[in-house]
Amino acid sequence: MQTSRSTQVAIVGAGPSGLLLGHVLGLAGIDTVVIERQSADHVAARIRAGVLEDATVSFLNEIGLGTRMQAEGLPHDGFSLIYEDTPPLRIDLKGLTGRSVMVYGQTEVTRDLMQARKASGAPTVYEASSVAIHDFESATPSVSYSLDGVSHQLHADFVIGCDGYHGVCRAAAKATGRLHEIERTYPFGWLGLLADVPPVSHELIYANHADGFYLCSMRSPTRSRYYLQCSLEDRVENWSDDRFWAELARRLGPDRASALSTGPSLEKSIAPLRSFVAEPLQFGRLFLAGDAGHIVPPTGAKGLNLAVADIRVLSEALITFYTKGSEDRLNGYSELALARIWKAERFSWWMTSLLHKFDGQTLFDRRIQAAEFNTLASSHALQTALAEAYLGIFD
Ligand code: RFL
Ligand code: PHB
Repeated sequence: MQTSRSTQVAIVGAGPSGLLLGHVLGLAGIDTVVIERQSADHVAARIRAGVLEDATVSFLNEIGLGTRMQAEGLPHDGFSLIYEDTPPLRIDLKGLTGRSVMVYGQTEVTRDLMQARKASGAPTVYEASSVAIHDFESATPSVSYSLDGVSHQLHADFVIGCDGYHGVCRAAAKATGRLHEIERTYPFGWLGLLADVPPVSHELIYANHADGFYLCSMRSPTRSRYYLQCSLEDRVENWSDDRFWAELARRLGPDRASALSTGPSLEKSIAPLRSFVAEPLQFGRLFLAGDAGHIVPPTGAKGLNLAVADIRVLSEALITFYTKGSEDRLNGYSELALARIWKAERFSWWMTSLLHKFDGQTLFDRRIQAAEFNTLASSHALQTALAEAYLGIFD
């Protein structure tokens, strides 16, 4: 059996990019269908980003998604960097720029988006299999998928690839022969642990320890998120909770570790680090947004924020098309989004390079890292530049 229907904008992927685009277009009266290969429970349970730039916060507020974030999110006015045994360097975001970030988990943003979409009645197809996109370089693109053994064809004016790094949309764009994939991989990953214990510090700590990076983050005053640099060959099964806490305490050192509360993990996972950009982001009537178009290593806390920035530009361009009939802004999306993406890529690469231990690092490399840190510590101008990039002030 085969069914066929149409919508204005077909969105592949129900992560933050896809759901956010659906929400903004819905507010403008534009019909969307979101097609997702996982179940809603699976999407809602993924533990990822934790830090929102204030432009992201303002946008979520503007589009009516800020209520729970304002009540439960934690505004942070600064964070600390530590290099080996040197005293922590506090980056005073508020003092340097007048702005703050918000610690509010991607899980919560996704939950708010899912609820808003459900309340609006706009359709999301979960657990779709064999998702494929067709004819996107013509004026009549479509998406096909299977659900419960039934084949479906969805016709649309546009197809938006919000299906992440492993999705089908970028793969389809690649088949045109016009996609450039620009990539750097890093020879390590992050082992993350989530636990219902109070955070060791009320602000985030990013540290370069002689044995590897660590990050102390949080989701709430009673829920902590910690990361340790690990090798790419490492496996979560090698890391009992006890081993994780012992290694974190060792890297924190006795003074800081005395404030560390430990407890059973709610989640543990390893994420590889990668820098990646697809150019361009438009192929006729197919547009790539969020992780489908670019990946940053998480060190700069930029991935989700970049996804939101893409959607901001793309949604405005789609609304202009439907209200004024002009495709100019759609045709300008790729260039405009890529300008910001590359600035965030540079920052994320720089933070990653400063804060990690690299295999084969010579004493010279290590001393240069230390000098970079010390230069930052003594320069108000460099700290301001870092604060601006962390806040996503790129324009
Ligand atoms: P997602 O979240 O990957 O969602 C893509 C969705 O598409 C679905 N999909 C398909 N659907 C239909 N058909 C197919 N063939 C499909 N293939 C895939 C997937 O199931 C999924 O639901 O991409 P999106 O929406 O662009 O969102 C991007 C963000 O998730 C990502 O950039 C951030 O999580 C990155 N990130 C961070 N970003 C920040 O801004 N601040 C942070 O503090 C931060 N920390 C992090 C992070 C990412 C991490 N990991 C695990 C990669 C920390 C970590 C550890
Ligand atoms: C997190 O809380 O998961 C987090 C925070 C800051 C980062 C990356 C991840 O840079």
